[in-house]
Amino acid sequence: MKNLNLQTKAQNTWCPGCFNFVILWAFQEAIRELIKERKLQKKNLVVVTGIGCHGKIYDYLDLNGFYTLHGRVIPTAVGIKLGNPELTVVGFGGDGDTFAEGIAHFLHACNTNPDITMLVHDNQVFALTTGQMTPTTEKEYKGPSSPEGKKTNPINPITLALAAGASFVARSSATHKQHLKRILKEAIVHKGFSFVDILQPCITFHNTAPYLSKRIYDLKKERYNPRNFDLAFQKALEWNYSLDQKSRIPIGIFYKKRRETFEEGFFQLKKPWYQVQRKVNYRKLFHH
Ligand SMILES: Cc1ncc(C[n+]2csc(CCOP(=O)(O)OP(=O)(O)O)c2C)c(N)n1
Repeated sequence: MKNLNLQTKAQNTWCPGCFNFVILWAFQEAIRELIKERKLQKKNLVVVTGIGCHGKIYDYLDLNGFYTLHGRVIPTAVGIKLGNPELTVVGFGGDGDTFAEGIAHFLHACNTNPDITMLVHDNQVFALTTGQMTPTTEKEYKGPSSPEGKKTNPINPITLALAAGASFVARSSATHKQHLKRILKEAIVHKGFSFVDILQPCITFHNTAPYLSKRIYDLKKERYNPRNFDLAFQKALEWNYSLDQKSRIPIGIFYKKRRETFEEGFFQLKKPWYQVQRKVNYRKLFHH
């Protein structure tokens, strides 16, 4: 199974040394292991990607997939899941994609809990368009759209997801590949909306690798309990996405809870709606 081939022949156009290669590796390994453990079937797996450097992962994965519009990963993924709830649907978005243009979808998914996984390549910039600030970029950042420095504080996607009711909230980092693989596996098997914010230094426009590697620590090593919501919120506030010198950055699962999914809430029908044969009565429809 080790050699289950998930590669494609597409030419890879990420920058040499890009941390997206680590995300690609971790995802492929996670999928291979889940298939081996019989928790997943390749034919039932669908990936959805946004537009940006992250979106290219679609080209490098030999899986069913959908390259969607910028900011629209979540509604596309939810649509696929509703069309056939037997599928495992994994979305890949950028921080620009998910927290700028796609923020409304993100908050509603946290709230309504569709059984999909959302992986955000959070490099804290719009990378493909050459390094403009995004909602998670630190204050004072100078880039093409903020030559005088960004004026506002970054948003914290972890506290945001918790406040909006997400049932699985995690952070990992492309600088910690084994950790990332483990978290991806847990996110994919969780039933409900699973959100993983993956710190992904953009080595060309926003190289946070030296900053992150000195400050990251694994929640698991602290015997942290991800079932305590108050504690999760406290931990999430430990790092606010600024690049200040004093911070420690927790990675791992902040919060996890099993609750009814969006699809399970469709209770009106006796059998799954996608198996219901709808016969339209045209006579009744047009003659009354
Ligand atoms: C609707 C729409 N708005 C804006 C764009 C322009 N655009 C293409 S890629 C991109 C940046 C993507 O940044 P991010 O989502 O953070 O992904 P990254 O490139 O960093 O992986 C933008 C703004 C677009 N293609 N479509």
